[in-house]
Amino acid sequence: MLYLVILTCVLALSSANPCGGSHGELLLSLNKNLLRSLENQEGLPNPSVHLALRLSDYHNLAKESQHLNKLKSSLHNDLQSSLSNSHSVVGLLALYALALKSSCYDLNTITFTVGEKSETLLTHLKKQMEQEKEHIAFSQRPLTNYYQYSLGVLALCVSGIRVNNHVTNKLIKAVEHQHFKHGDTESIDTYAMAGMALQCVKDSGSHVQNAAELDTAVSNIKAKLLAARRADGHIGNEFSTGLAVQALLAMGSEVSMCAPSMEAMRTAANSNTYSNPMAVSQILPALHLKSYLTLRTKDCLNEDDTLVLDPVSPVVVLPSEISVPVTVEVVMSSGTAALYSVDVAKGSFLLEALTLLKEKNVGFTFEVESSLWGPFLSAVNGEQARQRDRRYWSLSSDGTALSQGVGDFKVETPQSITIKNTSY
Ligand code: B12
Repeated sequence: MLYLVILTCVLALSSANPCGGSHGELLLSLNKNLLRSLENQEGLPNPSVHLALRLSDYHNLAKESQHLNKLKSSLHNDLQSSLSNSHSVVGLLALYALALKSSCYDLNTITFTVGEKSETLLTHLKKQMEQEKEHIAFSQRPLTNYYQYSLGVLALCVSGIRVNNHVTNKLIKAVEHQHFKHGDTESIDTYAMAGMALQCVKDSGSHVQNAAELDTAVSNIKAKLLAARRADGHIGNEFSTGLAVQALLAMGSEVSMCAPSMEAMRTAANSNTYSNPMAVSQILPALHLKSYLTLRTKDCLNEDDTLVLDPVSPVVVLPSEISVPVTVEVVMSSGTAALYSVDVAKGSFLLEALTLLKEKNVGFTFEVESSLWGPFLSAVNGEQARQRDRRYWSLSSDGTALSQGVGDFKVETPQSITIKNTSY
């Protein structure tokens, strides 16, 4: 009897709020962190952060509008120069379009001029997608990657542009042949982005030629995401779960199906896993039960305007007095390896450890490039790992790939880090 009463209560609670009760405080604090990140933004304004702020239920409309202006100036200029130099920037163009759409900004008024010809953002995006498609036809992979290719399809589709059947077909084929890789493992982030893109095309009803193949691809992605759910609820890893939940919601999954993954994200958020604004920008829409697909119908009417930032007193973090040994093995493209070691204060970022090592003048050097996720390791000991050669410096610790980059990975225990020039 008691068992029945408890069961009824649990069921009643879970059906009232299938994703696990009221977590307003956590949502609000993540939302504020993201808003605050606008103030500390180095480099280009981040369209993914804008998107997440706009998909939230709480807003600071003045700060959001300021950020929109920054996107329209700094990010726009950066894209203009990339397009003038014929660089492939399909992912960033798509994120820019999605960010503008999230603010209900008229996309037809945004233009870029290349070789004296002025064309709209969406026309440029369409053209870049054509180039990506040609590259896939020629060499079985996009110029950039399938994550950005999916972002391109998604941005065109939510903006009401009919996506060329051949472009969609290439994505369908890539799902079929399981071409979505991130290093040695499957890229759950890419499956999620492709899922949202293909669901959008499916809903638009424009892909009539191969409708059955499209349906199969969407179902396969859904199955892939559910199969990638770990015992702790994360899908893929902590950083792909947000996009995976967004995709599952977009593909019509019951909200209750996402409950373990929602709980996993909340647990991770409570233990400060999501310190990088880019990470927060991908989980926050999911925690609000939204996906990038909801942009299709966003009208920006009657929005809340209550999000305010409390003043923060600067916190001085003293370096720990405990020092931790770090060994760094560098494996060059030729296979030759070199070993270095350095002691760092416990809790240092890997970037700080590498900087100390460089300053020791023992032959170790490195360079980073900035990206939306922070510093991307681009050169080590004078050797570049160029994306155009399909190479990168992979990071692992005791044989396991790191799930964070040099700017976020904290050294808490003795580490043997391997930095290897790897092809992908
Ligand atoms: C494609 C991809 C890659 C490709 C990028 C090259 C290419 N042209 O395909 C490769 C395989 C090189 C790669 C490498 C790594 N990646 Co990666 N990558 C992605 C993915 C799937 C898409 C990125 C993208 O194109 N975004 C769209 C464009 C518009 O944004 P962008 O910022 O301009 O994109 C560039 C940067 O993101 C950069 N990049 C890619 N990965 C990473 C990781 C870090 C830490 C940084 C700073 C930059 C960076 O390359 C992109 C293309 O130029 C994301 C998934 C996601 N959820 O975002 C993961 C993702 C960003 N990567 C991740 C990780 C962990 C890595 C590695 C650290 C893995 C490792 N152990 O070696 C390395 C980076 C090491 C280094 N040298 O600093 C994590 C980051 C999580 C975090 N908290 O930081 C993500 C979120 C995947 C995940 N769920 O774990 N990655």
